[in-house]
Order: sequence, then C-alpha cells, then structure tokens
Amino acid sequence: YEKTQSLRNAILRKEFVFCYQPQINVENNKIVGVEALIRWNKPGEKVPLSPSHFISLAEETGLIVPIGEWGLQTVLETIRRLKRKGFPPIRVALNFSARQFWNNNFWDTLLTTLDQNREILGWLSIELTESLLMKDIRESKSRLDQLRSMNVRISIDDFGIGYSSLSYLTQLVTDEIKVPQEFVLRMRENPTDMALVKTIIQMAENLNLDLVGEGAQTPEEVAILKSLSCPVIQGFALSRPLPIDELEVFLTQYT
Ligand code: G
Ligand code: G
Ligand code: MN
Ligand code: NA
Repeated sequence: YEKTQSLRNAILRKEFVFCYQPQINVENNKIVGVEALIRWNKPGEKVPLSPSHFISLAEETGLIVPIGEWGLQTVLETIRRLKRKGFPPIRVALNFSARQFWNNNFWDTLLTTLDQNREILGWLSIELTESLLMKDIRESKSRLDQLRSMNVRISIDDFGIGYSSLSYLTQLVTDEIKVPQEFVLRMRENPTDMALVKTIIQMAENLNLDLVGEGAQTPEEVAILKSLSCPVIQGFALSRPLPIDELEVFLTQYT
C-alpha cells in the first residue's frame, strides 16, 4: 500500500522523467530515432529508479494510465522542443503497456491529444508488444489503423518473444519490428539466438518492415548486426539512454 501511495504521489509531484536512447544507422552514422524510457526521481534515492522497479506495480494498480498520459504529453513536448530548435525530424518512440493500450479512457485521451498535435505526429512512434496485440486481433487492427491514419508509426517491441501466431501478426499493419535484446545479447555464444536474429531480420525484409536491432553492448555486436543487414541499432555500444539536454548535444553530432 505504501508503495502504491508513493507512486500516486510521484505522479502528482511530477517525479518522472524520460531518458532518450538513440537509434543510429551505423552505415551513415545518422540518428534515425530515440526511444523514450521512463525514470523515477524518487526522493531519498541516490539514482533514478528504472521501470523494472515500478512499472508492474503501476500496471496492477492502474496508475500506468495517468503515467502514460504524462508520458504522452512529455514526448509531445520533447518533439515540439526539438523541432523548435531546428533539429531535422527523427522518430520519438513511446512504450505502451497492455493495461494502457486496452484502457478506453486512455485511448480516448490519446486520440484527442493526437488530434490536437497533428503537425508533429510524423515524429511519433508507438512501441507495442505482440502479446498485447494478440489479446484482441480485430480491435488491435482497428486501433493500429487509426494511429497509422494519423501518421503515427507503429513498432513491435521484442518481436519473437511473445507467443503469437505469425499469420495473425501479419494481419496487423505495422511499420517496424525490433530485434529483442535477449537474442542480440546471446547471439555470439548461442547458435539458436543467432538463428533467431537472422530469421527476424529476414522476416522484416520480406514483409517490408523497418528494423531496429536492440541491446548491442559491444562493437562486435554492432558489426554483426550491420553485416546481417540490420544497420539501425539501439544499444549501450552506441549510447545509453540520455537526459534531454544530453540528447540535444548528441543530436548535434549525429545529424
Ligand atoms: O529503461 P529500461 O531498460 O529499464 O526499461 C525497461 C522496460 O520498461 C522496457 O521494457 C520498456 O518498454 C519499459 N518502459 C520504459 N518506459 C516506459 C514507459 O514510458 N511506459 C511503459 N508502459 N513502459 C516503459
Ligand atoms: O522497451 P524495451 O524493453 O525494449 O526497453 C529497452 C531497455 O533496454 C531499456 O531499458 C534500455 O535501457 C535497455 N537497453 C538498451 N540498450 C541496452 C544494452 O545494450 N544492454 C542492456 N543490457 N540493456 C540495454
Ligand atoms: Mn521498448
Ligand atoms: Na525491446
């Protein structure tokens, strides 16, 4: 209960921030996008808390809905700020969890907010997991179509981790899939993981989807993904998630 209360207070006191992890095309060294990753500046803690400490509680208690509304507003503010400062357009990706995506109030707020921000929606990307979408394929299709008709990009996070049927998944029109970092982290030691990485890359090619390779921690992993035709990479080898002011410095160097 106490933890729920402090999470509730964190929303009121605006203790959340985003860090932005760059996604770089290593063929031309240009940044193509960033993923917004939430952190909690909890009073009394020396370092910001990562989502693993609070997202599941936020899901269980439904607090993920107001947190998600904060996230949406914050990402849109960031986009407006980058645009105002003259940076060329990149994609800013926001994660939605199941409870958010399937909450009708959240959905209504989302559509209203997007409608009020039409001119910047080309910058926005939404990351969803396949298991979330498989809960209701027809409704997912309709919701994804609504987002895409507003020029919002759809990215499937951790593609291949959920146990979804490929034939269902391909009925949903998306723009991008992300190669899970679990596979990338293990691909050098484990031939099965290497095979999975290759298969996902091949599938993206066949389905004409954009790709982001996640979790490359070393130059070797970057080189492998590049050699497998996955040049857009997000991982510690290229950059950690950055606070907004550090992101701006990074953007100046990589655009
Ligand atoms: O930054 P880190 O690796 O600790 O993130 C862990 C997980 O938290 C990721 O899977 C990510 O999808 C999730 N996450 C990060 N930011 C958000 C957010 O704003 N909303 C939701 N729903 N999940 C997030
Ligand atoms: O939404 P998703 O679960 O994909 O969130 C990505 C998470 O992975 C973020 O919390 C980010 O901090 C983390 N991450 C990004 N790059 C790396 C990496 O190279 N190594 C590890 N271990 N984690 C990473
Ligand atoms: Mn993600
Ligand atoms: Na991911």
